Amino acid sequence: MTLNNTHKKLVLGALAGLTLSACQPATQTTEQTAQPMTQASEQKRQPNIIWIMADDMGYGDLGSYGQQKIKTPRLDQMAAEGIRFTDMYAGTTVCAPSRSVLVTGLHMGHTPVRGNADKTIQTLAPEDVTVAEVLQDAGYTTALIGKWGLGDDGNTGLPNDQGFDYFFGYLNQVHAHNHYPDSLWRNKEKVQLDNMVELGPIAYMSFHGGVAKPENRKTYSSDLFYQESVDFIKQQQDNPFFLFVSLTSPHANNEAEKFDWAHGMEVPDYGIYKDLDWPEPAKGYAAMVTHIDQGVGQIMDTLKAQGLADDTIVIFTSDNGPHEEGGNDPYFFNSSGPFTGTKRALTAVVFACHLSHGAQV
Ligand SMILES: [Ca+2]
Repeated sequence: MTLNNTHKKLVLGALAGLTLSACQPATQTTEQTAQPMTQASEQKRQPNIIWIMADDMGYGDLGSYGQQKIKTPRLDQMAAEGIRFTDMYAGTTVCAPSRSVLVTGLHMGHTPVRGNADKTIQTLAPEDVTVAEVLQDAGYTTALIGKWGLGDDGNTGLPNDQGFDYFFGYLNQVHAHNHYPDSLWRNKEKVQLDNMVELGPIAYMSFHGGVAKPENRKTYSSDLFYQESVDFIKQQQDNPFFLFVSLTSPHANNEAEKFDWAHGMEVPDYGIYKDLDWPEPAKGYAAMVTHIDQGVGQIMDTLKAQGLADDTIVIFTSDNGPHEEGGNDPYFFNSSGPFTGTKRALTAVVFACHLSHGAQV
């Protein structure tokens, strides 16, 4: 498919409608409403967009969506001050195709990556149109920080070839299982990290993600992602920007089950959950979700400190529903909330912008 002007206008129109509807003041006066759109758009630059997406986090994992055990104060604050959506569906139930639907806007019948398949089978092609490309054309600076899964070293789906000016993170979604990897990618260059990784006896979809022993865990990849996000935001004072923070938590390290000294819920420490009488993976899962909450808090604090909070729309969601991998029991936390099952496509969404609503949609 080629990117034609009609397609561009449709995507940009949808985004504009989204941002306008999300940030419309509840008490807007008739006089303000009557202001011609052309005049208003000439006076203000386009809003920044930050899309933060957890990985395998359940609809019911946030306090603002009914969670009783896991603490998520910053996200709950966003929900109280922004808009809480209750009926949004992710593109599909697992990682890569959900991201493919998100970035191409094409449903599962048409989007190029339709499964968590081997990298040689499914990847974005040069002619595929991503939202990042459309936003680049609209004058946005674009960045992807975190997990990609829609292209890999040596093929056509690399983020920098699919509309992202800057990329830092995992290309391969199996690599992204390991929260303590020995390398990540910055744009098209591999960056070595100080973690020492043990490889499992067999590859997972032709890739060895591996596991680091606790004594060999030095750098937690999510910590890098929040710092990279903060650094990127601080550099964006002149142009509108699109920042896609594609997190890898609370996804399990699926390879951990091959080692008797590990479970898949990898996190630097259990924090406020360490002394609770919970299974170890449950402590890990809760700590991962709370770690996300703290990372999102870092991003929100940076927006405010940079004077960008009034000019940025922030979306928080998950790529699909909760998992029962790496020793995690999603029923322990009632992670699906009022719904049944796991890995479902229904996902919680919180919008935050500069106008306080506390609304539910
Ligand atoms: Ca996922």
